[in-house]
Amino acid sequence: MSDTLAQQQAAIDILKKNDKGLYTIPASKLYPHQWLWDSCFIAIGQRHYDVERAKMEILSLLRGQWSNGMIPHMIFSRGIEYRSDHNVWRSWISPFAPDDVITSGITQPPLLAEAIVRVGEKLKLPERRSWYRQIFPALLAYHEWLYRERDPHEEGLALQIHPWETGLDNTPPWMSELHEHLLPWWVRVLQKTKLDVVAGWFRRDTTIVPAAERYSNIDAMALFDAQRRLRRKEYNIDKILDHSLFTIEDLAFNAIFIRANDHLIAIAKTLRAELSEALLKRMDLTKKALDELWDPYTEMYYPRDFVNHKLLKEPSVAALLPLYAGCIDKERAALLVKSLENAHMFGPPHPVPSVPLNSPWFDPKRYWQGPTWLNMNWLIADGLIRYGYKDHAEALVESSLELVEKGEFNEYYNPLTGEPLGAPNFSWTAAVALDWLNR
Ligand code: 2M8
Repeated sequence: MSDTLAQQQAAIDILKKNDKGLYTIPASKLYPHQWLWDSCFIAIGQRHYDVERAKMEILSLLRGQWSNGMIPHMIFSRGIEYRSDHNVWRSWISPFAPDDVITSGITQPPLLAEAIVRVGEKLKLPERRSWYRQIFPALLAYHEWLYRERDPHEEGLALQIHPWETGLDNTPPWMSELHEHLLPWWVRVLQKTKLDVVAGWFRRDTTIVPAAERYSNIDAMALFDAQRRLRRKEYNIDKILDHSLFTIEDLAFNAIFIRANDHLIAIAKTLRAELSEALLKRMDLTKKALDELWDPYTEMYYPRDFVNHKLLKEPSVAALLPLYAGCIDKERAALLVKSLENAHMFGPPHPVPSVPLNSPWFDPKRYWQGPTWLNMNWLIADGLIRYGYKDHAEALVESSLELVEKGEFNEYYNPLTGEPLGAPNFSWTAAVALDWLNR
């Protein structure tokens, strides 16, 4: 078997090992449930060996869709951790939650349309049409929900209410805000007295992955406390906004949203379905509003606070996703590419780090605060191609494939040494590698 074929088989084996029949878990033990954007990346990989299975991966996400249109970021599996995990969320307290599955109460980057289109690429036009027809109402309801609930002032950008919604859990701009404004008094006391170690005794994640590769105990408590506040408001957006809980217009989320809107328009066109003028207008506004996240002084994109519109100037890999969004001009794109070439920023030996090397937050092993994630590389490589940087994209794909060469499809990698980190046999790493190997 050639090296490429062997690598493809290794990636397929991981996806099959994590396959629970209807959906695929990100990794055994650490992530025993279904996650929204994980399943989207997974379907993008599965389409290369079983397009019907890829469709099912996407359709299985719709089991969790709330009656208001939200697609939740998690659907709980009935396993050993079922009770304790779903009790954290208690989705049944919302009148919108489905009756037959238990879900989380927040969403995740809206990659759904991307996955639908990528699966559609594998189908002949008549089948593609029926695939789109099957999924269109749910996808439309999801995007409409994003505009209705998450852009209440009709300013263009969608707001997020928890760092988990960005998918980049402990990313610096969000964590610095959380620490400054929303750390509960009891967490501050634990931090001061250094008693946060006690919290570590109750963590499941750090029994599976070394503590230095996960978020700190303080961050873990802050994230769970922020989640508890949302639960107390029954995930009701009006109550959440009234109490000015944590609200940020995230960069990664909105870049992905912009691209997803374009896909939704293309899907509607294939179906000869009309999208309302009002929706099209709002989609257009989102593209324009992305520009407000640009800081000319540091020449970088950032997320911003929903309430006071202050940019949260802690750089992260999200800064490169406007390439994937595809709505920025060539000059801006060139500046982003420059930061990718810079060895002190996004260009270490094993790119792309989740935080640039010259940031005080950079830690090569710690989760979303330094390591290289291949799902991010997939989005960035796609963006580079869109802007005509084919060689840069190819170099990024090659360096990403080098990381998995030895068959270690981990959750993330040390950007300085290439060391595999986090959960082993990680589904989206296998899925995007498989997609590249079929390029
Ligand atoms: C991580 O997030 C979950 C919470 O949603 C966690 O920390 O337990 C993130 O990397 C997220 O992007 C990902 O979807 C999820 C499952 O892989 O894990």
